[in-house]
Amino acid sequence: MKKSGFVALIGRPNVGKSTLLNEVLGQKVAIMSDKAQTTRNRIQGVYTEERGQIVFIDTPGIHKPKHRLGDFMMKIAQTTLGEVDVVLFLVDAKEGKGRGDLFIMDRLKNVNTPVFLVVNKIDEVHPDDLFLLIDEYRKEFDFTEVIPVSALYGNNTNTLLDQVFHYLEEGPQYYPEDQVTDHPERFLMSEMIREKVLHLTHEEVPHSIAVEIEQINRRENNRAIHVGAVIVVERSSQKGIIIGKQGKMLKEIGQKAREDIEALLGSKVFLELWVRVEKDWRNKGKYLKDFGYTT
Ligand code: GDP
Ligand code: MG
Ligand code: K
Repeated sequence: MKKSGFVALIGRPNVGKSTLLNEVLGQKVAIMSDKAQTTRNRIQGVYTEERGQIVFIDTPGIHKPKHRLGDFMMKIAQTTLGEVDVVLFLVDAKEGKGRGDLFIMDRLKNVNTPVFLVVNKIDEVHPDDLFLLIDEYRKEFDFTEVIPVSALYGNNTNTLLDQVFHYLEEGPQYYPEDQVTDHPERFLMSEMIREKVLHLTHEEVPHSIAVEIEQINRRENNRAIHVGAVIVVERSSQKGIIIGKQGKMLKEIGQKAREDIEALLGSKVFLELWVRVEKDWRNKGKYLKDFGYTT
């Protein structure tokens, strides 16, 4: 019986949320772009193994606002925390309890979801200090579990996963195993590539071409984010135009699009492009959904 569920990973900036996700998801890394503003909860990463699937989601609005934050965002965050299966509240063992933590715990008070206190960066502190710190947090909130980890060194993250699975119920696999992230950036990236195709071919191909982002990941030993995309056209003549003489056109499209995507993600990008002929793709529901034209 496989389990599945949604897990919110929250905590103030720099406690190690991204590091923890990267550690759990391995090289299938969630893209961290703080530029993308969204009121929607977004999926940060999907972890799939024999026991089942954990969908990690981000809850914008739960952090202490630098400026005035609308009630709207706050409500969304609070609703989300009530709907997920487990909340992981990540704190920094070295920094200790701060105002940002108190703010978040205050938001958590009206939530009925199991909340784990995940104390990160234990590699930086003496065990005695760690116990004192945990006591301090426990005074403020009745945590379901307390789990000390080092996200950076991968210490005790297996225990964390064990505990999460313990609280998940039997359920379906929501996402295909190879789908790691579902970011708004995905759609923006495909639009950037599409724009370059239309522009550089002087609109010799119709606007109906689509671009499907097939993979986004950060490979080990490689600082660049690897993006693989397919340009979907309806006729092979269009494919010829896009590829160009000796691949020259496709190369230029790739270079220009890569620059835009690097600016979007704030990271070096390795962009790989293919062209595929797919007759009547527009009639295929799958594509409409993939490309974000619905909902
Ligand atoms: P986020 O803002 O919560 O996503 O935090 P990041 O994941 O970006 O981490 C902030 C900083 O803390 C980075 O410099 C990380 O390398 C560091 N960091 C994260 N986890 C650990 C840990 O377990 N131990 C130590 N020593 N540093 C860590
Ligand atoms: Mg981060
Ligand atoms: K982020």
